[in-house]
Amino acid sequence: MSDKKIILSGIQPSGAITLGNYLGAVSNWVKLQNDPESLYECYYMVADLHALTVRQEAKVLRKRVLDTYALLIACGLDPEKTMVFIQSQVPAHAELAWILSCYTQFGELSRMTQFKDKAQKHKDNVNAGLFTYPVLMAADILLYQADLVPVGIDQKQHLELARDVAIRFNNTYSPTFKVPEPFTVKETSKIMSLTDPTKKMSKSDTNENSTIAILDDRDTIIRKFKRAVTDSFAEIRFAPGEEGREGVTNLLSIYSAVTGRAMDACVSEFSGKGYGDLKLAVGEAVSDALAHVRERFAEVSADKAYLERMYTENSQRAQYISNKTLSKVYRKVGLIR
Ligand code: AQP
Repeated sequence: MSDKKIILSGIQPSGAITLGNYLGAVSNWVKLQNDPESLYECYYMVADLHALTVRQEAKVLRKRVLDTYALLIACGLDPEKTMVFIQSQVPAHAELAWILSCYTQFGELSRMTQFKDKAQKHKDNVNAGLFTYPVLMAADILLYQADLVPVGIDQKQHLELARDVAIRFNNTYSPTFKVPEPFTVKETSKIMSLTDPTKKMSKSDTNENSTIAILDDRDTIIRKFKRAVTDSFAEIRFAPGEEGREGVTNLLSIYSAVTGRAMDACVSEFSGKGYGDLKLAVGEAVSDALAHVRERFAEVSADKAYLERMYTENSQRAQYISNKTLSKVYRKVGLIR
């Protein structure tokens, strides 16, 4: 058995994958995969069951699941090396989620700030799945005995809950689940919305000018950056946390991330220049950085047989691993399998 630490992460097919998802998550997943001295074994999933907590149109969701899977490959994940699977194709997620929901308290779930935020945002559909979302997330993680889970600030509370549930279950029965730890790859800043840089860039944002989709074409990317909200200071300065300067700070963060250059060098490059120059340069750099993903996506998504083979083989592997944990759980709680 490998002594590498297991990392589990996922992405919801709840919209077109954004530059935020790419810089904050997927590009780091690819780096981990390609590091020959990596100390980790990584499992990634398209979290389609989670996406159901918000109303989805069946036809659109089906396409997004496949597009997200193809896009992960286009971004550089190799499903022959790294386990990349579709959550709903592994029934153990839903099965374990039910069992864990019986070991999670109503009061614990009521404290989840994401539930409060999403319930506020989708007032007409505050469904039970939105409330028990963290239990499904705990099942996702605990099924694979994950050591580490990459989490942003917004997911910290959910990971804490997964840990509490694991500890409670282990104490009630006997050690069954590995208790997962948060994992920070590196301080990739949060990418903010282009129209309201105080909010994070989100794929479900209804204003398409707020987000850069990874598959946007060059003209669209440049146009969206040209319209990005900045400020009236007329000074190109990197000022994280400084009120009013979020727009320019966000553009500089993106520029530094996609060019791989240090922030000081990026800021000097624009000394004496205007916001128009910055916006154009960021748009061009982002388009260049994503060009290979767009090309590869066209190839991968056209090869339906390859895609089907990859997600089928990977879901079989995920089923095998997750069933080992699920069988243990069934036995411990007294269910007959
Ligand atoms: N703006 C962002 N900057 C940096 N990282 C981001 N991530 C998301 N947005 C940004 C990271 O992408 C991964 C996958 O996210 P997810 O699909 O699980 O859901 P999310 O965090 O809720 O992403 P979105 O785009 O905001 O989706 P919706 O609109 O559906 O809620 C995660 O690792 C996340 O940190």
